[in-house]
Amino acid sequence: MDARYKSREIERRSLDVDGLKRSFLEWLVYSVGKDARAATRRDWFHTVALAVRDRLVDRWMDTTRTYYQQDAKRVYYLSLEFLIGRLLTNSLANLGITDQCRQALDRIGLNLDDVVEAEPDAALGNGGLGRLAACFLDSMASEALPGYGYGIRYEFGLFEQRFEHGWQVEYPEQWLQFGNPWEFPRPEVLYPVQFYGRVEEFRDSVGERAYRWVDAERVLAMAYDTPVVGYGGDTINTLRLWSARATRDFNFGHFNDGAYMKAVEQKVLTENLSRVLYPNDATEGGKELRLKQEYFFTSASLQDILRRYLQHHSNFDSLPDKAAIQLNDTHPAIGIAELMRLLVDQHGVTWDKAWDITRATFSYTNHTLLPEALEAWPVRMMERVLPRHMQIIYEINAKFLNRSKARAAGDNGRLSRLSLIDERGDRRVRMGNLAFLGSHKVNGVSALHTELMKQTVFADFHAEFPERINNKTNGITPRRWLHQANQPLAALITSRIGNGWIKDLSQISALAEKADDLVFREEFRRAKRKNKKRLAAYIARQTGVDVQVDSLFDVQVKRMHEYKRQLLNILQAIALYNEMRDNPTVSWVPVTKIFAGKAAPSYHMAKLIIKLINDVAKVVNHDPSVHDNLKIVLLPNYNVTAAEIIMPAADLSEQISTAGMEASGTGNMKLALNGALTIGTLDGANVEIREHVGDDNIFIFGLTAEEVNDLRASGGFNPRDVIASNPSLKRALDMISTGVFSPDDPHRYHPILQALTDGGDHFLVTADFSDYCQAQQAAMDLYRDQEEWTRKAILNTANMGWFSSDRTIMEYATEIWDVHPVKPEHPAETET
Ligand code: B1H
Repeated sequence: MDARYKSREIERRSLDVDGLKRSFLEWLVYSVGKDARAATRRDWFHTVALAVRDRLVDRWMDTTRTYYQQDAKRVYYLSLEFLIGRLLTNSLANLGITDQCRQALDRIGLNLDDVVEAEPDAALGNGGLGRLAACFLDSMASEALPGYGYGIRYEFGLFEQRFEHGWQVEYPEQWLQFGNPWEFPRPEVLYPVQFYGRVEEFRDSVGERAYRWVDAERVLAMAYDTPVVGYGGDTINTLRLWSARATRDFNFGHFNDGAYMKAVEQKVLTENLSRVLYPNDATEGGKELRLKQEYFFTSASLQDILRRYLQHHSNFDSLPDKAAIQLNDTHPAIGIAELMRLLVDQHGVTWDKAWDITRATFSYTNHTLLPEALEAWPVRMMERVLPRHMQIIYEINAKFLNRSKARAAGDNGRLSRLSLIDERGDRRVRMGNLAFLGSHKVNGVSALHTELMKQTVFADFHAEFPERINNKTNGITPRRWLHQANQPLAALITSRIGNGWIKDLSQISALAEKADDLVFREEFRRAKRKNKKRLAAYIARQTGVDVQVDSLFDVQVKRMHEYKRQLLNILQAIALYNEMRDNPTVSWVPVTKIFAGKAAPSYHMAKLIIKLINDVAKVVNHDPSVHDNLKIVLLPNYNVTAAEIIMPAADLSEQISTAGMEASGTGNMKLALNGALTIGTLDGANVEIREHVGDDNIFIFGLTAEEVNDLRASGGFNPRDVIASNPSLKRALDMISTGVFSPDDPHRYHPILQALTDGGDHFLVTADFSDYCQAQQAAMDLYRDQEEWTRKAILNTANMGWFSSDRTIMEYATEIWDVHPVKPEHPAETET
C-alpha cells in the first residue's frame, strides 16, 4: 500500500492529541470545505463529529461482523421514539478520548464546550418512553449485548416550544437542516411497504386456501444507520432508522400520462410518512398517518430481521433462538400480524407453526394504564389501510376465543373483554390485547405499575396466562446522566471510589459511608453549587430572571399533563407566596421553583396550566414584598440537553403524580442520582426509590394508589368541601379566579377552577394539597440545616445504583430475551 495512504489510515484511527488535531484540520478542509478562518462553530462541530466518527467505524464493523460470524442471538428494540439528544460528548466519553479531543481543539484555539453547543438535539421522542429507548441503546452496547434499535428517521423531531405572552407556541424542529454527521445513509437497504388494496383468495400449489394482498400502494423504506457506542468503545451497535421514499414506478406511471407535476406531488405526499413525530405523549389521536407510520417502520424492520436471519438459516424453526423482538408499547404491535403475514403468505409457513414462532419471538412492554393512551384502531380504518392484517387479526382472535377458558366457563363478559375487537360503539382493534396475546412475555415498568396491570387493564389476560406478566423497573444510563452531565460530582465520586461506578453503578453504594464525612459533604455541596450556578446562568439567559444560587432549587421537569399535577405545585407556590407576604419578618428559606415541559399542541388544559405558571411567575418575581425569597421560572423548550443542565443542579425533585397514574417515571431517577431529595407520592418507581434511599431521605405525601381508587369508587369525594376547609387553598384559588394573575383577562382560568370543583377534581389536586404543603414545609425546614440536607443528598446518590439501565437491560436479557453478551473481535487493532 502507498505509504501516504497507510499513514492516513492510521491517522484516522489515532486517538492521541496530534493525530486528532491533524484529522480535524483535514476534515475541515476536505469534507466540510472551509478553511480555519472562515469556519463557524457549526463547521467545527461537523468537523469534530466526522473525525470522531472515523475512530469508531472499525470497531463498529468488527462488532457487526462478530455477531454475524457467531450467528449470535440478537435483540431488536422496536420503538416509534428514540429521544437521543446530542451525541458528541457521549461518543467522546464512551470512546475515552474527551481529554485528547479538548487538547487537540485547544491547540487550534478552540474550546470543546463551544463546539459541543453547536450540535442540535436529536429529539425523536416525546418524553420518558423515548428517552428510555435511548438509555437502553446505551446500556445494550455497554453490556456487549447484540442489540439493535429500529425506528423512524423523522425529518422533524418534537416541536420547539416557545412562550409568547406566556402561551406555548410550537415551531418546527429542524435537526437535519445542516446535515447529520452521525448517520450513514444506506440507499441499498430498501424494503417495500404496502398500504390499502385488497386481499385475493387463491389455492396454493398443494390446493390449500391461501391469500395475497393486491392492488396496494407501495412505499419504500430506506435505512439510515447510526452507530451506538458502548462505554469503553468495544461494542458499537446499530440504530437503524427508516425514511420513506416513493417508488420509481409509481412516479413513472404518472409521468407517462404526462402528469409530471402530479407525480412529483404524489412523491412528496408519500414521503410525508416519515416527516414528523406525533407530539401527543400518552394520548392517542386515531390518525391514519400515525397508523401508517407504525406499520411502515414495523414492516421494514421485520423484513430486515428476516433477511438477516435467512443468511444463516433455511427455515424459520429457530427464529426465536436467533431473534428477540421487544415492542416498545403497542406502537409496533401491528408487527404481530405482520410477522404472521410474512411467514404464512410470503414464506409458506403453516398458521400454527407461524403463531408459535411469533409468540416465542415477541415480547411487549406496557408503559401506561391511562385509558386515553391505549391504542385502539377503528376496524374500518384498519380494513382499508391494512386489509390483510385485519383478516389475520380476526383469525388470531377467533382461534384464541375458541380455546379460552372464559368460553369454557360460559363467561361472555370476560370473553368480550379478552377479544382483540372492542365491539362497543364503532368497532376497534385493541392493540394492547394483540400485543399481549402475540408475546411470550409482557412487562410493566415499575413494581407498582406491573401490579396494577394485573389488577386492571390486563386482569382477564393475567387470569388466562398467569406466567406472562413480569416487572422490569426502568433505569437510566449513568454515563449520560451522571458521568457526562454532572462532571463536578462525577469527579468527586471518582476521587473517592475510583471510576468503576461508570460501568457498574452498584459500586456507588460505597459513598454511603462518606455521608458522615464533613469534608466529603463540603465537597459534595461545592459540586452542587457549581451546577446550580450553571443552571442559574442558563435561567437568566433563557428567561431573564435572576435567581439566588443558594436558594432551594425545587424542580419539576417533565411533560405537562394533568396527572403529573404541575397544578398542585403552582398552587403550593401561590400559598407560599401568600405566607411570605403575610409574614415579612420571618426569615424564609429562599426557594426557586423551576418548571420545564412541553404540552401536546392540542391539549388545551395543559397549555392553560403553562400560561398559569407564567402568569404567576410574573407577579411573584416582580413583587418586592417577598424580598427575592421566592422565584418561579418556567424554562422554555425542555429537551435532553436542557435536562443535562437541570438534573445536576436540583435540590428537590417533584414527583407528585396522582398515585396509580405514573407508570414509572425516569426523571425521578436522574434527579435522585444527582443528589436531589424527592418530594413525591407513592407512585411508579417512587415506591422503589423510597425502598432504596430509605424513608428518612425522601418526602412522601398524599393518597396511595389504593386510596385513590377507593376514593374515586366511593363517589363521596367532594372537592368543594376540601377547599372550604383549607383557607390557604381557598385563598390561592380565589386569587386565580379573581384575576390577580390575569388582570387582562380575569376569567382566563375558569376551566381550571371548573375542573377542580364541578369537574370533581379527577386528579385529586385538592385532596392532596394539604399533605403536600406539609411535605414542602418539611423540605424547607430541613434545607436550613445544610449538613443534614447534604447527608441525605449523599445517601440518595449512594443508594441509586440499582436504577442503572444496565441493571434493567440485563434483566430483560436474561429473563425475557435469552440474549447474552458477545465480545467483538478487533483484528485491525492487532495488525497495526
Ligand atoms: C409513557 C407513553 C406514551 N407511557 C403514547 N406512555 C405516546 C404513550 O405518542 N404516543 O402516542 C407517547 C408516549 N409514555 C411513559 O413511559 C410513562 O408515562 C412514564 O411513567 C414511564 O417512565 C415512561 C418509560 O417507561
